[in-house]
Amino acid sequence: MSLRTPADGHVEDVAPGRGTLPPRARYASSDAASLSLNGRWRLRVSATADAEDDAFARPGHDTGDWAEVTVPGHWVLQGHGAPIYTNHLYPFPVDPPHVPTENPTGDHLRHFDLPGDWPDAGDAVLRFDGVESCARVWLNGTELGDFKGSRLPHEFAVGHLLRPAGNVLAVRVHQWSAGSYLEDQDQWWLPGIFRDVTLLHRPPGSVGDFFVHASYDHVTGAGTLRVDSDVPGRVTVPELGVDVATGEPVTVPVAPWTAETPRLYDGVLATAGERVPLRIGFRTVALEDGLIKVNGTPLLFKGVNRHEWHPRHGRALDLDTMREDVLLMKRHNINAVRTSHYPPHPAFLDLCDEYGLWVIDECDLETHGFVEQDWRDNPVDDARWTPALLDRAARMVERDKNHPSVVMWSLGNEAGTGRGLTAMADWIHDRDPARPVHYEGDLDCRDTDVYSRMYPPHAEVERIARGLDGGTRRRRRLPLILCEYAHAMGNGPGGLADYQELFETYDRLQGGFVWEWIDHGIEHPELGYAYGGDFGEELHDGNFVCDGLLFPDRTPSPGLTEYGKVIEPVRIGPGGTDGTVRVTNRYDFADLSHLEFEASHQIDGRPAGTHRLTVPPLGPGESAEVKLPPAPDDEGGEVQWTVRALLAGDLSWAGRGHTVAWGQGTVVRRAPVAAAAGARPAVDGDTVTLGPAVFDARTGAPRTVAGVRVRDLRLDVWRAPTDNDHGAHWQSDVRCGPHWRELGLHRMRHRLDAVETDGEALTVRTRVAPAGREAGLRTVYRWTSDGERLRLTVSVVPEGDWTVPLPRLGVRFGLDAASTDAVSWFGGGGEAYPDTQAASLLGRWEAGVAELQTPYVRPQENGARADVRWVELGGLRIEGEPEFWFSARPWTNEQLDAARHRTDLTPGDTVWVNLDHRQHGIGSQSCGPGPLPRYFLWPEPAEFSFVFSVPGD
Ligand code: IPT
Repeated sequence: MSLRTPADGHVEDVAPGRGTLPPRARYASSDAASLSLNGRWRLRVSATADAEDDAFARPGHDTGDWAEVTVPGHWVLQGHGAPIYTNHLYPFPVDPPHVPTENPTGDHLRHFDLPGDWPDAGDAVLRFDGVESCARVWLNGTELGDFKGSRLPHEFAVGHLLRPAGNVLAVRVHQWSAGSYLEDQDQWWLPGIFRDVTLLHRPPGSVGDFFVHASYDHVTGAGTLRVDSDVPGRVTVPELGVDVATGEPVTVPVAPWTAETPRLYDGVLATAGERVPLRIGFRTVALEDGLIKVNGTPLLFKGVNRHEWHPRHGRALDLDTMREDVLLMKRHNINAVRTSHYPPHPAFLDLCDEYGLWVIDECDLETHGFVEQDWRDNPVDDARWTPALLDRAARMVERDKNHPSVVMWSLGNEAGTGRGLTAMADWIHDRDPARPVHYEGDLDCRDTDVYSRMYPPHAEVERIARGLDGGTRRRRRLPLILCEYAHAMGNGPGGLADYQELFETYDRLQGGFVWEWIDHGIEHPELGYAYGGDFGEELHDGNFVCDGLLFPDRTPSPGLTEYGKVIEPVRIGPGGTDGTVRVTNRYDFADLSHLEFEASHQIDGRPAGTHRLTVPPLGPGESAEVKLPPAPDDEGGEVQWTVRALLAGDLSWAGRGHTVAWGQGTVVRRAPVAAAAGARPAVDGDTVTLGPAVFDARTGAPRTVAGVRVRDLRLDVWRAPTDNDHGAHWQSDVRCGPHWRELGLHRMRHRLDAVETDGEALTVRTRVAPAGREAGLRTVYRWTSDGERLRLTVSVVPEGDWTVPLPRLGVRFGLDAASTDAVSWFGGGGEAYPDTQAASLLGRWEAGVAELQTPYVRPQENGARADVRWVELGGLRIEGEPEFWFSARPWTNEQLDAARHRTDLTPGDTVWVNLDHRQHGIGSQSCGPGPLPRYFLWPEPAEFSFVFSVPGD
């Protein structure tokens, strides 16, 4: 006699589910009644799938000792159990379709009454917009069925079971199911009813499924509308004078929908029993001449990969958060979203239609963990799973097919290859021939309509662009998009501008999608933001889950500012002749009539007049040379012009005056820094006095400069490695971070060889090198003064065998924190590194030391300012020759390196200042390629100077 059978049959059943209605189009509203069942639900969590029987689903069950949770939500983020983060490893033994006995199971209960005016006639449908990972549902004690497909909608017909009052809805949710094998996306595993639950009245004669076909003929300017509907009815679009039967095409002159000009027409689909508002966008997507075109024009995707994320609510997003994402994207010139790696909450697509974003809608499918066994037993190549895959494809396409913003379907992510994927592609092509199909794993493009890659290096992108990559005949005729590139983990990504240059140069390149939109850090009382491993997971991938352009609280990181600049839709650069700028319209569809231009000058970073600039309303791709207002008298200073393209009026996503693009150019270069020489060093016991500075005679180190105490000034080559410095473990041996540490660059020793005074200099000769190695840096500090100003010239000559670049090359020193807070400088405004400095705007800036820190979730090198001419802080003014990189922090680089979370860092009594001659690039190696060779900081002889003085006016 068997005392125990495996978990409920449906949990490990590869079939998608039982009892659900066929998938259909989703619409935001209608005149039929509906009742949201969101809110507080009763919850009981068990450790296994079968710990409890299903008695709880019967009306009258005593839930007195149950907890409560908010639906939509994840129970592990509401005090029951804990989240788990893995990138591609399944957090359970891989033995499909089996799941562990330890299978956290949340029994959810909700009592509800029907509103008094709920109609008697008709039916009702109960809709779940998203439940992870598997649900079994009862209404008033009757089982409705079960389903999998976490980020897809499922509906049940429930009219016959409803009572006016005292309805009991019971949902048993298992964290693990056969479906988990199809949902191995790189994200937190978060069980729960995490999207809306809604009861929808279905009046007799109500709308069933419908398909809005709204195409645009860019030659004639006409739109053709045909709404196919299971239930016949009429379609009206008053603005267009359209009133036709369903199924009947009508052609009228229209303005097309594009992401740049998201023109929507309000219409209504009316059947005998229901009126459904439609928002119609006319556009035609086509693969033509090897390019993806919309309305006859090739697109350039300036995209991001967007996971749904909220630092407290996980993937349960409210409308405001979704809107915030869209607004932030629009304000940073992003024009496209890949919904990595599952269909988003449907309201997000409504927003994309409304505000204008191209969407690649991706199916809820990833089986990445099978890569560990060379893809053996991969469900996507096992016919038993094909019905589940087709179910997922259909639920996505049917739900989202009426969104003009959706221009491509994606089969999923990182699922290898197999007949299941082919079946999905065939089904989608058949159901919706008007949209191309995407899937990155299909390298030969057998099933797909676009060649898609992730993280290829620049050189490879260029080879593909030139058609030199070989590949199948079919692939050679397709455009390339980078469905993922530029890994925004921690500080970075680097190299964006170089990718964009390629995209803009070659037709075959239709742009890409930065990985990814937001850090999935979880708000945590002690850690700031938690990442993988912080909940005691036995398998995890650490902070690989924090790789977004936004911090978890949606504050833009410098990476987003950089991206927004790199992809700006107007290019503003120096013109062919002095006193002109070249303005180029880089929109695909829009002219520049929604923008106004402003030109200003600055002298030594100080504003020196702003003027309107008249720029013709250039069409897409056009450019013009525009005369700048005359430059002001330079008064011996350095002069720049800055031209900004601003919104000329309020738009839905930003107000008048919002900066869309800018360019800057130099009119008069910076004069050389005045020499500081002539004064003679005076030795007095154990000190040397030179101009405003007092040195330690034995070490040659400055003690005070202009009365300001200066601690431990010396050469510094170390930076707290960034995630991109560390590189991903699967990357080749060119990863810098590990090499730097292996070489010992974090523990350099400074050998003092000589302290010399000659006629007018104090010279300190040293050799800087790590223990155990022959490689070193001969470093000479030469100090001179004119009596008031103090000049330091550092010369560095590498010795020995250097096989790795340096992290940085410069000096560092400490200042008393008590008197060092306000910092002002003339140089680049935001954080920048050699390959992340497109957005660095030259000017005069001020910030407190705290503000100079970029709060990466895992602490690492951050906050450098580029092209700094001078900086003032702590009672000192420091000018550089040449310009330098500046950073200041209330802790050392070593402390920054050791910290795992922001909360590990507390300000000390010293502000540590780095003045760098050079910095190593950032790159994208936390997943993709490292910095381009031209951003490497190879050790080579170098000389650079700083002049210290007392701040003036
Ligand atoms: C790629 C994945 O598609 C994505 O989900 C994410 O994990 C990203 O990497 C890294 O953050 S797969 C990668 C191994 C190429």
